[in-house]
Amino acid sequence: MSPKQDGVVELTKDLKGINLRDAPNAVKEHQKKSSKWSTISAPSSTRPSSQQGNDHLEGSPKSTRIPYTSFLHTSIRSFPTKSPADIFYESKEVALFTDSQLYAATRKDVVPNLKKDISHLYESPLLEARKLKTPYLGHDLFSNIAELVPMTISELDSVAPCISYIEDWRLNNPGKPFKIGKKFTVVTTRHHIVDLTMHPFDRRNKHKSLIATYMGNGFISLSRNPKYDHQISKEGIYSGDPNIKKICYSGFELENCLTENTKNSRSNASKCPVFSIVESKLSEDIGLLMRCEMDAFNPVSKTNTELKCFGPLSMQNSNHRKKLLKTWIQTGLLPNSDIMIGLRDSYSGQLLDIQWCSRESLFRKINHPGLPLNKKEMNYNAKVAVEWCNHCIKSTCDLVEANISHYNCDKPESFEINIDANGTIIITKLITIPRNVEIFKT
Ligand SMILES: [Mn+2]
Repeated sequence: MSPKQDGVVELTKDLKGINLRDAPNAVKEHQKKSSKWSTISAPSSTRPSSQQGNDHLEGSPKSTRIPYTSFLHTSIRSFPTKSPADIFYESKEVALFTDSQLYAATRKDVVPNLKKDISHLYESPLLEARKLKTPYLGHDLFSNIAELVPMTISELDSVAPCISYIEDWRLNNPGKPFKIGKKFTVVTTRHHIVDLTMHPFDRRNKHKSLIATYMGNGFISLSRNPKYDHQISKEGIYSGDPNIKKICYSGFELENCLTENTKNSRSNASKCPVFSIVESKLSEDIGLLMRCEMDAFNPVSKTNTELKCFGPLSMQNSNHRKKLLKTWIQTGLLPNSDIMIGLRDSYSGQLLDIQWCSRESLFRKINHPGLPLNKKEMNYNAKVAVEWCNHCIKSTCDLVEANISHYNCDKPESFEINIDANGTIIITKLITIPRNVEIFKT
């Protein structure tokens, strides 16, 4: 069966479970438009969800949506023998950015480098690896929690490094237009792409919302929706729950423990984050300029290493598979990445083990035919994740295009992009630009 036919089979099954209300129309729509993404206007009576909070929207907003049924995907049961490649068809690191300064992509000395013994873990046979990591085992990953100064919500979401890169590019290429896709260049932080991609794999998180701002000349920037800031400020490292805080902190402590100090430390307590600026292409028409936070560089294998701190993992546990799928996506967005996992004892916070893995081996761990099928969360199928990621970005661009005043507008226009529990992507035009959106010259 071709992936497309198979996708249709999956869709029909999904319709039974999820898209009950939309099913008859959606199927008709699907048959009519076959493989094309279909954009249909909102029938105002059937969609109470998009009518919420209309007070800050224009009088009669032009609201369009892309139904989940236009997403044709591989069967969630089918695992390719080889890991799907990077998420986009072309991807390269173009610069590094830290402490308000731009550096060439080759300046890996500004990235925290893995300590010498740890950097050899990737190629070492079991016994050798055991020797290399022994000095680190037992390290208390909860130890310096009081000294942590986490990034603020706005630092976390800032595309200033991308803007700085564009300005620098223009200085070096006078008179030339900066463009990655022929039509659109999406400027974003990596975590927005990761969050969008994880949507069908995380049923607890029913609804996703982002701000897309059309800056003119094909530039679309993605930012967080400030409507939900009150939620973020209670989650993860910002949480008031000391246990959640400890668990999040252990990730930072693992970084401190496995990497050398770089010269550019903001203070003793908190390192200055280092970002890689990545140019990617989804198609000839759509390109991305993405800010990816980097954990570490391996000076021996010359790879970007993503550090993760987890409790002991079991692939029978669907939350663990989900976490690892998220890691697989995250590392698929930054070229040349591999992964180092520090396993912590959840109770004492001691480092129990350090495991290195490639994206390929991580893929084989989570997409193994012997694992229990999880239909509700699309079986954590990595190939489907790549397809959904592409679908979300393409749909966002299509919806923005359908709702802007005109392509060469000189005033930014903001939109709310929502993905509901059914996987429908909905755009709503805002009358004002949210304050957290960083405006830049196109
Ligand atoms: Mn990390």
